[in-house]
Amino acid sequence: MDLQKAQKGLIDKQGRRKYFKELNPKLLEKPLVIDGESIKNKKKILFIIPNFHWIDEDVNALWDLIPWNLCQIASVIDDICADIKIIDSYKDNLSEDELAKQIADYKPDIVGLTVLMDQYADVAPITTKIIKNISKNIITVLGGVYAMANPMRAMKDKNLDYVVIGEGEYVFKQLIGFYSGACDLPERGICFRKNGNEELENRGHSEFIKNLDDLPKPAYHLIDFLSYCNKYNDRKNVDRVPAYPYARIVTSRGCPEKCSFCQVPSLQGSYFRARSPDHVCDEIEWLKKEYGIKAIQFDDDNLATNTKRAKALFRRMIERGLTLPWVYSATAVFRLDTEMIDLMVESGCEYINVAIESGSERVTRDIVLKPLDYDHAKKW
Ligand code: B12
Ligand code: SF4
Repeated sequence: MDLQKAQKGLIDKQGRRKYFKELNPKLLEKPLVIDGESIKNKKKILFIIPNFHWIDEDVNALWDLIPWNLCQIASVIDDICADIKIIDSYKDNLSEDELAKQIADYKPDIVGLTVLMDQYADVAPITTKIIKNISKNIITVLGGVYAMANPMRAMKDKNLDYVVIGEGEYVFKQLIGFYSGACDLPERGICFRKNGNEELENRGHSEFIKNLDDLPKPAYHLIDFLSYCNKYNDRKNVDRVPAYPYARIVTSRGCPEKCSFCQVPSLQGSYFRARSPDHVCDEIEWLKKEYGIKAIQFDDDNLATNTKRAKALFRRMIERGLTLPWVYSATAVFRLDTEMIDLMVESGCEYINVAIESGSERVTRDIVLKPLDYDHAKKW
């Protein structure tokens, strides 16, 4: 392979992956506040996880995905809505007719759908068709990784009114605010049909939430939380949590690296944004008290990327007596050192897998663009 040619296609003169420029990420400094008084007409919001069994994919690969992202958005919009409901048609294995009945019974004004990844893209139009068959007046909104990575493709679905591109918490809130007569449409983070005609208006990726401590606890009271947490999946994989019930926790978003295969920097940004150690510990404490959780799966993009912050988090878990057994996948081995590993173990770490990507150092370094030193990796 002509390495120079391959690299030229991947990175620009500044050494960044080419499409970073198009993403043009900005940080959202202050969370959006909508004055309750300005809401003229409170809306009923329904979130739906489509049933992935409706499409012909290898559904054996599916996991039980707790809709924590929807619960997080729900807790942010709670004060401006008339009511919020979440239907998980994948977990409950609902047929299309069963879902239709539940939507018709609830009578939502706005429905938000989530699709975790491209692999399951085709369930989105199936679901919007079910919704619009019930009423053309229901506003349909699609979010999640598939939507933010492919907004124009997603909008080819004529039954879809909006795609939310990026983090949904404040963009969706503003969208609801707009339909409630309280504010304008969001300036960023949405794609929609202009004046109802064919032409699309893509307002680009939303700003990235700068201070994740602004976010309230996820609204787990909207789901049967424990039913997601008492089992993992049906595979006999080694990375499963060591005790039940367990909780998935995301302590940070984004990753500053530029591995060529990975979508994280273009989804959650190349800015690493982290919750403070106490904000995370408060959530662990709450989950223990409220739901009796006995283990944690961290779901961060790159938990260890900022070593100082990762160590501070593990230290705080130890200081506050919150040393539950925890697991984490895809650990950046290039961030490990003795102190980090000691703190991980002391705070409860029972399993990590490390991301080496290739047996060839040249491929990992020059094609994958992962900053991995094999001698260091072997040592740890
Ligand atoms: C955690 C995680 C998992 C967990 C899932 C846990 C769960 N409960 O969802 C597990 C380990 C199971 C998993 C598995 C896989 N994953 Co994964 N995973 C992730 C990861 C690291 C974080 C997801 C997350 O929680 N993000 C944090 C929240 C805040 O973000 P979010 O979910 O996107 O939600 C926000 C927005 O999207 C938006 N939003 C979401 N839904 C909605 C809905 C509405 C209405 C609105 C308005 C907004 C909105 O607002 C939310 C809040 O800000 C992502 C990387 C990433 N950063 O996205 C990869 C990622 C999604 N995974 C990926 C892949 C490929 C996989 C696997 C296929 C890997 C494999 N080969 O097995 C499997 C398949 C899973 C399956 N369904 O079968 C790819 C997807 C690429 C793509 N374009 O499709 C990603 C992007 C990683 C990557 N390196 O590129 N994964
Ligand atoms: S270090 Fe991990 S999360 Fe970051 S870009 Fe590389 S593969 Fe993606």
